[in-house]
Formats: sequence, structure tokens, C-alpha cells
Amino acid sequence: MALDDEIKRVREVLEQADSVVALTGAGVSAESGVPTFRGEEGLWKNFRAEELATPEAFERNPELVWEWYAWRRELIAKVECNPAHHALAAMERQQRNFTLVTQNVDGLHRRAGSTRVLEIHGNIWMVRCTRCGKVTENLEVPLPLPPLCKDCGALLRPHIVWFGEMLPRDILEEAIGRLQHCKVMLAIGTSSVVQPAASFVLHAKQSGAFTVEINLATTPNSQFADAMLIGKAAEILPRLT
Ligand code: BV8
Ligand code: ZN
Repeated sequence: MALDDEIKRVREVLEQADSVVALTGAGVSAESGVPTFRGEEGLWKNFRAEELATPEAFERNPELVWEWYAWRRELIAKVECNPAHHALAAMERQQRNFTLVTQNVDGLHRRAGSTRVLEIHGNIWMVRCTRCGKVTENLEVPLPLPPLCKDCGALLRPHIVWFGEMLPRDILEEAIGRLQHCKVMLAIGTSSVVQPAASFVLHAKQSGAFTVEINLATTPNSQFADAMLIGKAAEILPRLT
């Protein structure tokens, strides 16, 4: 079906829905200029996220991992939210019951005005002490790298979920609860390879939700989509609000 017809169909379904969950990935921030994880431009020099975003990498070389996060913070601080972020903030205001579950750690959804946001992989602007567990927000990297906790002197780490680490239980349970009761689920700008987020669509399907995928290309989860909107999130999402 042509994209225009598909968009019309999804708009109608959204108008009838009494609960909507949107799952976003790096593709939603791509048009703000934030590099995606698995795009051809890669994320940093020729390191892969799977090599740097791990407790082992941090253990081995906290300074290198902090350099990566400092570089990403600097880049994110300079970018603007794009129409995809703004459309999702508008959808939250329009919908009776809307939850935004994001894998992105860039904080751009909140910056665009979204408030019901579940940051399942953490937030790049938060740091956590590796010993006393204290979590604080800081908008510039405490230099010198790697930063130390003011209270107990131990290493501070990004408050981000790395590969091999559990997602925060309360946030994960809330996300799954919403998915199991939603009427429409939108999966936007995610390659659907990272677990457990890549299985979220199954929770929605099991509870009879109408599932929509918005992406430049198909993904392993396209087979579960009732509607597939191929194109840029920043162009498609504003047409759904
Ligand atoms: C866990 C924080 C339980 C870092 C991230 C085998 C071996 C080892 C591990 C595993 C394994 N199998 C499964 C696992 C578990 C692992 C995993 O899934 N690995 C994958 C790689 C196979 N998962 C975990 O470890 C998770 N924890 O499972 O805990 C456990 C505990 C102990 C032991 C075992 C299990 C933790 C996962 C969280 C990892 N942290 N981020 C950081 O950001 O610094 S994940 C990282 O990938 C980002 O958060 C990112 O959001 C996420 C997903 O990537 P995407 O957002 O989808 O981005 P990507 O670049 O991939 O795709 C972009 C998409 O956008 C593309 O489809 C593209 O077409 C599209 N696009 C581009 N432009 C646009 C667009 N679409 C629309 N418009 C555009 N303009
Ligand atoms: Zn401490």
C-alpha cells in the first residue's frame, strides 16, 4: 500500500486508540545529527558500541570510555531536537494515554517537551558512583577524566545501561505493563537487534495491539508490523499528529 494510504490508515487507528506506546531508537535522533549505532558512519572512530558500552571496557580503561561519553555529550549538547521529537511530544498531549519508551540516552525527548518518558537505557547527562551508587545529573563532564565521587572518592560512571547489564527493574516493568495494555504500539527508528527492547513488540502483539514500524528500512521485527511506514521519522511522525 502506498505510504500516503498507510499513513492515513495509521492516523485513523491512532484516533480510535485509548492507549498508545511509542518505542524509539537512535533513528529518531539521526536527523538531529546524532550518529546512530549501527549506521555506516559508525559511532566513534572505529569503535563499536558493543566494545565500549560494557562494564569490562570501563574496568579496563575508564578514561577511554569516559572520552567516548564526553565526545557524545559535547555533540548532543550542540544539536537541536528535530520534528520527530516534537511530534512525539505533541502526540503525548493529544493522546489520552501515551507512553514514550526510549532506548536513546541523549535526553532529546524531554528537551522537546515529552514528559511521560521511560529511559530504559539510562541518560547520558546522569552519572553514578561505582561505590556508593549516588546518582547525580551533571551537564558538563567533571574533569579530569575519569571523574571521582565527591562523597567517597570512587570512580563515577555514566548512569547508562551497558551491554550485559540489567535494565532498571522498575522502568522495565512499567514499560512492559504499558505494552501489555496498549491498543497501538509504534516502533520508531530502531534496528530491533538489542534485547530486551527488541522483544517489546511481542508484548504488544500478545495483547492485541495494532503495531506500526517507522524506519528507513525493514528490520527483523517488520514481520510483526500491522503497518510499515518506510521513510524518515522526522517526515512521517508530524503527519501522524
Ligand atoms: C540485558 C547504552 C540481561 C549504551 C545500549 C549475545 C551476546 C551478548 C549479549 C547478548 C547477546 N544476545 C543478547 C544479548 C544481550 C544484549 C544484546 O541485546 N546485544 C545485542 C547487540 C545482540 N543486551 C543487553 O546486554 C541488555 N541487557 O540483556 O540484560 C542480561 C544481563 C546479564 C547477562 C545477560 C543478559 C542491555 C542492552 C542495553 C545496551 N545499551 N545503550 C550507550 O548508548 O552508550 S544499547 C544501544 O543500542 C543504544 O541504547 C541504542 O538505542 C540501542 C539500540 O540501537 P538502535 O536505537 O536501534 O539504533 P541503531 O543504530 O541500531 O538503529 C538505528 C535505526 O534507525 C536503524 O534501523 C535505521 O534504519 C533507523 N534510522 C536511521 N535514520 C532514521 C531511521 N529511522 C527513521 N528515520 C530516520 N531518519
Ligand atoms: Zn561515592
